[in-house]
Amino acid sequence: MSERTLVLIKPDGVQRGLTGEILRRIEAKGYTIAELTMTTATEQQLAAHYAEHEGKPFYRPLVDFMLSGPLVAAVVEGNRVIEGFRSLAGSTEPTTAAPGTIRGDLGRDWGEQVQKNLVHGSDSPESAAREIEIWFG
Ligand code: DAT
Ligand code: MG
Repeated sequence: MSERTLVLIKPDGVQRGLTGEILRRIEAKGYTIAELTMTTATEQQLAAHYAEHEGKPFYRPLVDFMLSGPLVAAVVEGNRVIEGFRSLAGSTEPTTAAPGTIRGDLGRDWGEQVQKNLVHGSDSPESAAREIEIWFG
């Protein structure tokens, strides 16, 4: 049974020229890129995408960061890809994300109110279905 997840290469990843490197890691792992687009997020998309974080201190900085430039959205497919992409991405804070992961190898803390950590990956099948709808309709 194949599974689908929503991956975002956040504006920091695009701005730093890491789109190819991040997609390379996804493909090298053996997952399939089923959909791929570059877009600039809207407030409405981000309010839906990050609804679980509304009211947290980093919410507005997070939304402003996600609005700061183009991002790449992808639907990635494969058996256990939700768990597998989160493993490739590494933990939320780039400072402590394990070396070998996208965030651990390519990210750092820039001393800002939001952690700029290069990628988003859905955290459950329910989130994946909801988020794919937000970004791909
Ligand atoms: P993840 O992206 O690892 O699923 P999350 O869903 O908890 O993490 O948070 C969404 C994004 O918000 C995360 O990628 C970076 C930012 N963020 C989370 N916690 C933060 C914090 N304590 N301080 C600053 N930014 C944070
Ligand atoms: Mg999350």
